[in-house]
Amino acid sequence: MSFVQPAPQLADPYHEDRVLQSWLARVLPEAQRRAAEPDFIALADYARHAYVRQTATTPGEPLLTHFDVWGNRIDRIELTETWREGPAIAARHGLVADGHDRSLGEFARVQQFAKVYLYHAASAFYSCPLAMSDGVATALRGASNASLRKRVLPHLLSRDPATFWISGQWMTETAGGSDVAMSETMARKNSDGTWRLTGRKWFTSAINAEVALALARPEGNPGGADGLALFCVETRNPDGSWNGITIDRLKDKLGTRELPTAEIHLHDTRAELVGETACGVRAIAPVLQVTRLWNAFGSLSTMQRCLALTRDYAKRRTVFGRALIEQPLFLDGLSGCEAEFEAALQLAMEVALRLGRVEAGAGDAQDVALQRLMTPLAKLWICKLGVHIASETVEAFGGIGYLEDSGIPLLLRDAQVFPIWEGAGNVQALDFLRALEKLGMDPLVNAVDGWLEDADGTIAQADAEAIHGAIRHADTWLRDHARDADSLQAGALRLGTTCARSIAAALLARHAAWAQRSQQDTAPAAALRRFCAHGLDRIFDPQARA
Ligand code: MFK
Repeated sequence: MSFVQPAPQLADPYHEDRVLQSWLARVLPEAQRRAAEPDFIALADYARHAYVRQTATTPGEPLLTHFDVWGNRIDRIELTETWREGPAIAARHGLVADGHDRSLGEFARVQQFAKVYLYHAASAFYSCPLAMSDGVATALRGASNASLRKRVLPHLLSRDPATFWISGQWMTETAGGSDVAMSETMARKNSDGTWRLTGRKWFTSAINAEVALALARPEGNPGGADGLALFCVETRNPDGSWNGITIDRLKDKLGTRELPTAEIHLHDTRAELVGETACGVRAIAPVLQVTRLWNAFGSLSTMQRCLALTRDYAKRRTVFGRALIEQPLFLDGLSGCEAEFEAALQLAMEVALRLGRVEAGAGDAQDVALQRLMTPLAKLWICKLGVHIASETVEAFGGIGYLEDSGIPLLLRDAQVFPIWEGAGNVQALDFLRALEKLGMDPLVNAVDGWLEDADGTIAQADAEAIHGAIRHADTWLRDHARDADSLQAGALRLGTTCARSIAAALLARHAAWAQRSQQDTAPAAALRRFCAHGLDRIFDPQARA
């Protein structure tokens, strides 16, 4: 019998995750952590169960049937097993509800996103409608249409699977995913005061959702973003038939294949105004802020899965006389990815913390500013990092990593959606500029200074200087280019990446100092040294080099 390589096993994603455990120990109050722990453990158990199932079966895909046997148009969607399990898991473990639960105080978002991080990699992208539902709940909380709020919010925030709803978010049309001002869907007000939408929505993920927020232009409104209004659509009529919706087809996507993403037409679809009859982009912005944070956590969850499998495999795989994990070159590459991941988790968790504080009314102006500025930074840098780490994972597994039934290619394909979903990296970079225009760089520079002060005397002086140097360079570059719109735009991604990396490094420095002092744990400090050695500053000026 020739040699057969033992397969990697997935370690317990909660107890064995040093980075998550360490972060929670520093931030989440002990009593709250004890209360949330049964959910953390249950989600980690589910992740292991789903992993075993995934490796033992061929993944399914949703099925769209347009007509029944008699010729009636039905547009029936059949979901995969993981998707059928989704509502019960989401509702029972509060994956949306926690974020809006005032009894959890300022740590509501941290608790919620720890759960999202544990669940996403096992969810077959059921996390996508949960992200949208969370965003929609956030937008509806501030909506002036009180009856809509009262009717829909309890479903989105339900902890009971029987009453739990998910929401879609319908912005993208054929004319543009980024430039939504070009939307062509029209809204008509009937004589009885009800609204009807007609048009084509081009990227409607989770078409099985019970509701969706949609942008449309009320008849008579001007073109451009301000002429759009935000509507809420209940996708089904009381008898279960579609509410003026036909599903043209399901998208044939690179990844996220269990997620039913559809092209649809709206034909006089009944809808309700969320607020004003204009300025719908502003009204939908809270959805984007929340879903972009979900993107960052989804990407982190995938990275965690990649790194856990790689580490386990490297212990089981022997080459050239010793385990892969003992080979210095392999270990160097893996440790580099782990350091990047650890810094990224610090950044995303800090955004969640600030968001929670602001929403709980416990935040100050600095929290508001940091949450706004850091959300696009987290999305743009962390989601690209996820693709890099998933690609490294494929390579670490060699030929097996290139084979579908190893489950590894799926990680890479799925990771690739995060930089695209809810606005590509360039859109985030421009959003960062938009936020800077209102808030300036001072909140970021001051925050970095504060975090480094907390770490003073514990981290290497060279690292502190590198972090200071990178954020100050970003500040100077911004001032130097503020009056030249084209060069500002051309450098926006480099600026955003530099800010994201220096902020993440400062946060990791603060955490490393705490871990050393309180837990005699030197692992975060080692990650910090590696992360800084990879370089923080990505700003350069191509013109100046020519
Ligand atoms: C798992 C999923 C799998 C499925 C595959 C996914 C594949 C991809 C499918 C997609 O199509 S995803 C793409 C979805 N599209 C987006 O995410 C939109 C990308 N575009 C943007 O984000 C634009 O920046 C945006 C449309 C939001 C705004 O562009 P505009 O039209 O130039 O608006 P403008 O004038 O800058 O902003 C309008 C208002 O919104 C302003 O408020 P005021 O009027 O009060 O000044 C802005 O401040 C506000 N705003 C914009 N972005 C904001 C924001 N406020 C808070 N946070 C933000 N991020």
